[in-house]
Amino acid sequence: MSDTNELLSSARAAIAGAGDPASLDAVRIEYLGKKGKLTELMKGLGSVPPEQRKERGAALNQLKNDITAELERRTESLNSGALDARLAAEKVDITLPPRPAPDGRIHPISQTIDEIVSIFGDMGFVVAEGPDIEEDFYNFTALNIPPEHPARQTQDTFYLNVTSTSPGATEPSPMVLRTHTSPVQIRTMMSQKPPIRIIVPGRTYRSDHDATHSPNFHQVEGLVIDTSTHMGHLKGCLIDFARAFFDVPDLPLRFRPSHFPFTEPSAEVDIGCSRKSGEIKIGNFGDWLEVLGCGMVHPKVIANCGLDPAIYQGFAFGMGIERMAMLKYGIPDLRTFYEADMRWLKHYGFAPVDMPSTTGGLAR
Ligand code: 2NM
Repeated sequence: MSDTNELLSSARAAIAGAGDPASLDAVRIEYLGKKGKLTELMKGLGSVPPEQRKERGAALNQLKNDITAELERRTESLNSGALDARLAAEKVDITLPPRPAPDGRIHPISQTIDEIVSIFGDMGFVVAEGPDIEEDFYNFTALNIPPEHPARQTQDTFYLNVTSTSPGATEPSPMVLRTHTSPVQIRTMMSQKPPIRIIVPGRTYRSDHDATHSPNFHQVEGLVIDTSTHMGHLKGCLIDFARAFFDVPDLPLRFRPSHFPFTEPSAEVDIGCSRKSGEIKIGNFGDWLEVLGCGMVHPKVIANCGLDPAIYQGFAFGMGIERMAMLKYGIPDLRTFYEADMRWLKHYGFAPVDMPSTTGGLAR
């Protein structure tokens, strides 16, 4: 057997014997590396007599091609062997039972906030937030709520043993747990240039506790400020919202004149409903149910925020989350929201996948 044939058969045996990519690479180096067996034969080419050199060179080149081809074939088969092994090991057993669903639920208050934010998000509103512990100025004064107003009385407002000196005040005054989310609207008007379109969900506090009032509750308020916003925008916006939220396309709405210190004119909004044997159904059934308050932001409030009411105007609205959730999901008792009862949450709560899209509203 010629030395080239001998080398080819020993290389074949070594390649076939390599069981993984690393040992195959060692074989490659043993034969084709700088000090490899084939390389050594190549180096001997210079001492071959000139009349045999061409033939010898061709034979060595052929040998190199053959060994390289064998190495490639083996690399491929090792790789596909590895894939076959993975496919066999990682096979999915489709006969296994599904994993149990997670026990947790989204609380109806969170779900309702997310739904409301999502609807207003689609109308171009963005979420704004602020502190629960507020200064007198942002919670009352800037909102045109005068010092003698009943809302300021300790029987309605939680006052803290902490004081702060509000903008425009000379004396410090006690801080409060915010009684509505409106102070966030004030802070936004004072820090951002219109156009403003915000939706403000959050915790609110009033010194009130009975079957239909909790000392902590949740509100969503909204605010639009621009140069030509009018009552028509307010009505269109809230009609679209209520029909989307309650999922009743022909839901009738009624705007009744009302009064708030921070809006002029002000209105309360009723939606169509029926009440039969204590059960409330939302829809075009002839009866009415109050769900939110709204109005054109009072020029004094706009001026209190450093904006020129001759240029800027807009509307605001507010609603209670618990009430909206009770009406939409048929929850009969306000107090059950805060009992952290897993049986209640299993019944009224939402699976995480029910979370509505908030793609429109959470930017910024
Ligand atoms: C409501 C009803 C009517 C309101 C007004 C403002 C502000 F800051 F722009 F003046 N924020 N929220 C408002 C108006 C809230 O809740 C029932």
